[in-house]
Amino acid sequence: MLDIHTATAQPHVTRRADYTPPEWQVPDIALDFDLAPERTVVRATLDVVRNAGDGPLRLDGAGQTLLSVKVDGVAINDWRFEGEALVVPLSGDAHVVETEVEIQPDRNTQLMGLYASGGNLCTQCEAEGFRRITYFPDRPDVLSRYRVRMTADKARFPVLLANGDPIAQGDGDGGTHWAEWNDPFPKPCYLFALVAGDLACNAGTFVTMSGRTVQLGIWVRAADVPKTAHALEALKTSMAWDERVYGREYDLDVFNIVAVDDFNFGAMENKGLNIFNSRYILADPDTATDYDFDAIAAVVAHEYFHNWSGNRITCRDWFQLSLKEGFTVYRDQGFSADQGSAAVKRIEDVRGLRAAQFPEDSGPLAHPIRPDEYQEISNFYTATIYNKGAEVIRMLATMLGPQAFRAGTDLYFQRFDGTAATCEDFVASLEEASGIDLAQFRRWYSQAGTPRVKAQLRHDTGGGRAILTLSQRVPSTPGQPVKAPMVLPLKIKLFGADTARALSEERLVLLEDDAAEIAFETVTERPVLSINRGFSAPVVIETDRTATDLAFLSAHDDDPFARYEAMQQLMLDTLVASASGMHADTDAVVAAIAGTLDDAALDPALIAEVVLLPSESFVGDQMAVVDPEAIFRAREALRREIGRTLEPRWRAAYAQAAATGAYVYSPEAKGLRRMKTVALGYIAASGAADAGALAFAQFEAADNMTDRQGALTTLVSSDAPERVAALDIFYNRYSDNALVLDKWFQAQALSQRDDTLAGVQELAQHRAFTLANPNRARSLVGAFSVNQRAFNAASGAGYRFVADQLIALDKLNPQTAAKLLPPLGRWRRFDSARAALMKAELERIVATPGLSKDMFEQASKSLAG
Ligand code: B3K
Ligand code: ZN
Repeated sequence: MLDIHTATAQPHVTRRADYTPPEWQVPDIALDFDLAPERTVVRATLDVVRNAGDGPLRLDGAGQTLLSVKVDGVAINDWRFEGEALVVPLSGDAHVVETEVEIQPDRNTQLMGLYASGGNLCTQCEAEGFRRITYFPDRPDVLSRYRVRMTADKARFPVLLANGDPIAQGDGDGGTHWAEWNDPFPKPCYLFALVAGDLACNAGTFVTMSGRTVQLGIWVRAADVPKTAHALEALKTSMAWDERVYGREYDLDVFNIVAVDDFNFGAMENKGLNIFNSRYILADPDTATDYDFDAIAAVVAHEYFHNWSGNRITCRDWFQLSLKEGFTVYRDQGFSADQGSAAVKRIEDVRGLRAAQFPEDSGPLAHPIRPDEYQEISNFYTATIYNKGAEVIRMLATMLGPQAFRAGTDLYFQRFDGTAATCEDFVASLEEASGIDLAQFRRWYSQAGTPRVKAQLRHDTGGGRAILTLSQRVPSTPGQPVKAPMVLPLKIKLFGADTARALSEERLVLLEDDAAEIAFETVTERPVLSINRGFSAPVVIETDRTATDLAFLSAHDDDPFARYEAMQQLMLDTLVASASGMHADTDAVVAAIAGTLDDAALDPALIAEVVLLPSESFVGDQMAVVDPEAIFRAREALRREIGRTLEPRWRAAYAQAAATGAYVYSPEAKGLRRMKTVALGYIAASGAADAGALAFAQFEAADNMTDRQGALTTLVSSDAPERVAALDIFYNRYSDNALVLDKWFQAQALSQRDDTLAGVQELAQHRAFTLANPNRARSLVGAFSVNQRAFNAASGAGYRFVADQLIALDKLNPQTAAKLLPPLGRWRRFDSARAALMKAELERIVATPGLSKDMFEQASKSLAG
């Protein structure tokens, strides 16, 4: 056994450049599980075939007890351990290797490998969890056909599921039963899954485009079956969507989803047996918000889409992770856009990108979407790989156009089906199908950092010409001091300041050099620049547009996203100025919001997004040194002014949205509910005496969680006397529903009150708080650390609290702990006093005895980068 602390002192670095093909392939594997939470015995039979080199067979392993090894049916003892890997000398080029190991699922707090959750047994193998189940070459380019036999106590584990199709089942001795499953599609071991449990099924069917009937099942605790209808519907819609939009048909006879309460992230795309965090399956109007319903559909779609982008074609190595994740996020974004308002979906996605990925890209953990090295691959399931990865695919789709893009994805799916591919294979397929040269575009895969684009528009009134000057700069990032120019597809259009007419068609400009000039002819009036429409490139745009120009675009641009964007920029400019102690013209913001609220042609869902102020952290991201208190004050002051000045409009919007009758889940009804809570927030911000009562009335009368949570969130940040009552009522009503209690913790962690830190410290002692459940840990610690003002309290107590929690969590679940570390790594963005306090916490973490390599990598890079 390696000493963990010694291991972290000299971390092992895996490099993309060092890739070599596997020495042995394993075309077939049979697994036989004797399942019990306290002790599970796993017998693995591997058919191994030499693939390259002349070395012994090297099988990864971690944390299990080896009981026996056989080669070609004969027990051997000339095997050895290298670290935790099992090395088996083999004389020929094809052998059968059998191992028997013992594992303890109920002691598995990392939730990687085979573990217990809520009395059931389940697995999580991506990225490197399979080695915690049995000895195997745990790398994604070893593809095998799996045959799985499970035996377990029948009363305790009546349901036995694995990948592929069920082939046999029966009863055994001593109250046991068994089941066999066979997955005919070769897959890497990270896609292996099994579930044993006391579960009920919401069953359905789907008839594929070629007429095959697929049995669908969503497996949950019996009491939760009524909460699975939305997920099942979303699954069917996703299956049809992937056929229609990408020509992808499902391939097995069954598709099962199991929901578990203890899960390190959202869900997992195991072949034919997706395993989900229950928060992305269970929903009814009383317990789930509109946001939750949308997220469930998006995650169900995402995991389903992986069946092609991830499973049928997998990754050659983990550096290629964005091949499956970026593309699959792009696919699920397209799916969600088609279910309701595409503009609102785009706004949400861009907001998410700016909240999570932009800070990552400008901080110590910045990495390209195809990284060059890692210590712990679990740390690379990042917003960069996923969300920037999706933006890169989106740019490709924009540049190629829909037909060529589809021809490119068809070629990719056809050519690489059944293989472990690379990002290069994907780009080359698009290049070949479209005839478009993507040589320089490939820099998006290798260069980290968010490009910054300067745009200046000059108008020659006499000649009717406008010249747009563009320049780009990619900031340096750790290990990449110098950058080459990227290909930036920018959608651009000009509008006339006097008439509000379009002065040009929308143009797709490819900025490929450091700088370029674009001419627009017959520009007969002063033009206003609309740029990066639809957020066509994931960049930061800097322009000299005035508040008047931005207000104009927020009212007249014909791209809804661009209207949102203009309003955001106007708000940001105002907030940054006032947080920096400069004069800020708030009237322009108030007038622009009034104009938006009065625009009867706009969808309420869009209005609700457009009138929201940018988050405190996004304002902070625009400043040379983040001043959390000043940002908070500036934002609160602006909120109050918007609330007060437009109070009659907020009340009217509130009344209109509230008058919609009983709950339905539809894009229109969602938009109105969103508007209702946004209006409520502004009424409260105005300081109106009845705001607390109004929020409490909404809280009490709500027939759905969206309205109830909206009211609670408003109250939680207020001084209203109703605040404590609402929190108590909420707690008591939902004390037996873990997913809703997470909302209760989260709302308090995100509160804008002065006493949030003290409240959160107290909540960490609450009887319902536990670090053992990742959702609960994230709902308090994760939420608190993105509450910019509370987390960055000048005393450093917020930093200390988070560091204490992460050190404790690391002992149970390193992967989830390491995911929550990045906010502490943002010390360079703050004043020297806060920076010193944050660094001290990072140093304390790095010096913790027995620290995991997950945490070591995140914390040490955060100190150094
Ligand atoms: N592929 C999984 C993520 C696995 C994360 C491992 N640390 C879910 C998804 O992206 O669909
Ligand atoms: Zn994914």
